[in-house]
Amino acid sequence: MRTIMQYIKGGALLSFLLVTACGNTQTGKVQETASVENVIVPEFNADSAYHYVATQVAFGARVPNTPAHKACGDYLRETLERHGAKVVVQDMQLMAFDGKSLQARNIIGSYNPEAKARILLSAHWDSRPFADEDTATHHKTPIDGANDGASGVGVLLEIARVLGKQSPTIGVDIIFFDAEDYGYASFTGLPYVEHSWCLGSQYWGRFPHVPDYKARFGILLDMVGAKNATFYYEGFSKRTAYTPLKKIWDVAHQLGYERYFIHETGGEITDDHVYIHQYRGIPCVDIVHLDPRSDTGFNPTWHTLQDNIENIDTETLNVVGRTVLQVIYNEK
Ligand code: AHN
Ligand code: ZN
Repeated sequence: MRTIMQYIKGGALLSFLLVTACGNTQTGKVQETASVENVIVPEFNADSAYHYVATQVAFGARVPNTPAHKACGDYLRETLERHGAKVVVQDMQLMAFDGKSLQARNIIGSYNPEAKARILLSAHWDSRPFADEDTATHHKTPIDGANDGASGVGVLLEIARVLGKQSPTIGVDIIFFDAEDYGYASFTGLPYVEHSWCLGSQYWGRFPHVPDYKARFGILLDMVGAKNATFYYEGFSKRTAYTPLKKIWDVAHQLGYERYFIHETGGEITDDHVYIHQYRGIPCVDIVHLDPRSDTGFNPTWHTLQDNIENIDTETLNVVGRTVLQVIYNEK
């Protein structure tokens, strides 16, 4: 019983009684009779999440206008559909800071599409065309983006699998944003361009997949796969989405993940959550690996060729996935 169920501390006995009383654990379905503190949350399979990360990386770098990017985008759409989401794909032509025209796609999977109360979950699925935090010879080499990109998408594909098996009370939209990581690179010597990051989320913010799209709050996953990752309060999230941020960190602590979710403020960064808030007024929390003691503010593999599958740790995917699921299934 315990191996297939996850629960908030203190709800163990009631959860056990409820599952026993419903008598349908074979199907994995559980009736939604529990109170907020005792909601039974379906199992997050971290090996499955890891598999979704490895599959994306195996396509090659997901840089817009490349065959690997096209193939991976098709895979993401098919996988969301296979897990029962209603899928919308936004085709976009975007202008990068270097003048290139990028053929890009936001891929959106919805659960309970009719529900008014909604939660937005997101991650970016493209990978950076430049290893510009690596040594100069590698600046023009695209990165695998196993952590920066694929980890968040991998956790969300596993969440999609779970949502497809057991519907939550509220509506959930999973958005895979494209062209997040084609931002300004100083080695090019080109003039600085404002708003060059997060092009896919800027497009979606202006042209949401549903007119006047609203959500109660959003969660953005970015770089959630490194061993011993540290998730500090990201500055913009703390200013604009404090209530859901606090809730997420509290849930993580209840689950015993206080070594990952640290109750301290880290840096403020420009990421997709900024545009989700700016354009749609949706408070959005960026769960992002920050390292206040490093010179970049991020973990050491960031925008280097070391951001590969070797540096992905299943346990980090696990703690993030379980925390997000616990939050979702507790929303009424
Ligand atoms: C900055 O580099 C300041 N923001 C980009 C956020 C990012 C890039 N996340 C992943 N890659
Ligand atoms: Zn990046």
